[in-house]
Amino acid sequence: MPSTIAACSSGPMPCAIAILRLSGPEALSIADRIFFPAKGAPLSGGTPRVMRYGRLTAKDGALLDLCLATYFPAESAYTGEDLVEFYPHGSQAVAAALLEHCYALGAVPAPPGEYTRRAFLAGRLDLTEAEAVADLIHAQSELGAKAAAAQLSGSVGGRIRAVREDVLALLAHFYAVCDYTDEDLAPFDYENARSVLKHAVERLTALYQGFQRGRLVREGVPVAIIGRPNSGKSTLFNALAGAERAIVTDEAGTTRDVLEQVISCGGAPIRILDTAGLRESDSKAERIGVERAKEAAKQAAAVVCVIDGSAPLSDEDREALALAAQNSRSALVVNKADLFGESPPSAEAILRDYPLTTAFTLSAVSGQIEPLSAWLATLAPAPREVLVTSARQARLLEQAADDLRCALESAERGMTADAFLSDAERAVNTLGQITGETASADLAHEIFGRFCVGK
Ligand SMILES: Nc1nc2c(ncn2[C@@H]2O[C@H](COP(=O)(O)OP(=O)(O)O)[C@@H](O)[C@H]2O)c(=O)[nH]1
Ligand SMILES: [Mg+2]
Repeated sequence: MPSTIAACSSGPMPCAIAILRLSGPEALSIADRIFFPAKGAPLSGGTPRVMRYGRLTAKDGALLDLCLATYFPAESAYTGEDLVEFYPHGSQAVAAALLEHCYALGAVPAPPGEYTRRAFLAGRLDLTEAEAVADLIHAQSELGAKAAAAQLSGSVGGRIRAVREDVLALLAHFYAVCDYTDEDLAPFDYENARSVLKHAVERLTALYQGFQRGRLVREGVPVAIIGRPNSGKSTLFNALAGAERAIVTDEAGTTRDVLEQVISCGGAPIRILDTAGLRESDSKAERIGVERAKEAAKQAAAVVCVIDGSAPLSDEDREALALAAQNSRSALVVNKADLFGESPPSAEAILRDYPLTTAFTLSAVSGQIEPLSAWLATLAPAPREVLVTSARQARLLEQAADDLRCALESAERGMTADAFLSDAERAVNTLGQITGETASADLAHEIFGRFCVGK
């Protein structure tokens, strides 16, 4: 019999209200000895899924809190087993005493992700949906949250299951034809097999290709801020981050390591990278910093090149502009607009020599960054796409697509079905690992271990 688990599911305390969950075969009987409704029957005798107000007691029977509690019977509970939720005041002391009482009555502390693991074992979620729960909790932007929510509602798992079922039907038909030769079965249709395999490969490839974009949604679109020392990169980085993350001084060569921060631009997750100013240097650490800056400019999805508009263009500025122009998406920022005298520098003239995508004139110290933020927001993937965001899922998708491609090639070369269907069978097994139909206990353990306690 599974144990009955108890843990706090809500965040840091003190807070207004906390949520503690008790799940398992003994949940209701333990709850009846802890919580006493102010009116009417105990939780076990009342209407399920209706909030009850009552007295919450400590191990010694003393009153601990007056709060609400709800009982969810197994068939309507997240975990697929009896579940009781308590909503006491968000006090560390109350939560600890309540859990103590639960443990004294036979419950055990829930390991991380245990509620969701039980939901998976009860068939209430597939593995793609369970992973989406973790993604949703850790989402750093509205777009990231929406992608996780779409996956949680089964958009990815549903597509993978549909492909798996098509190929499975093909296998089942073939084996039926082989095993029951005297039955009145339609003969195995090679033409149809090829078309099923082809269609399956196409759908898996499209899902797999969405992973690169899905990763951007989860981790943020990387954007490198580059430029010569003292142009104002770190000031701009801080303004975008809305916090004094990077050290700003009037000393050239202050920033050396690449600093990262995920920000939300109009709901889109953007990972901004502050880098060392590009210049020749005698300092070993600074030279490494400059190499890292160049690498970041090449790897990033976009580059923002900052120049100090109050000073004439230097060779170091030109080097940064040339580097930025190599990235397919780049913005020129003519900074320190507050210092421009009579003749502000012309961004257009610079863009004629260095074909960057767009330009902004601003003052990073006064935080005029709205137009730049709006441009950064356009770098994120379209919100409505169905995106695979998990590296685990993407790896298995690629593997399954490869096996199906092999099967298709063999089928097209005219090989017999038993030869090419073994590849297809492997793909079916791999697809089952994505959604969890054929996942091992080890895999499930690894996935749920990454969750927080109480989820
Ligand atoms: N007046 C003015 N000073 C700025 C602006 N942006 C940055 N600075 C100053 O320029 C100096 C270098 O800035 P910093 O952000 O460290 O440049 P980085 O080396 O490119 O990271 C600091 O003294 C900043 O206060 C700006 O828009 N206007
Ligand atoms: Mg800096």
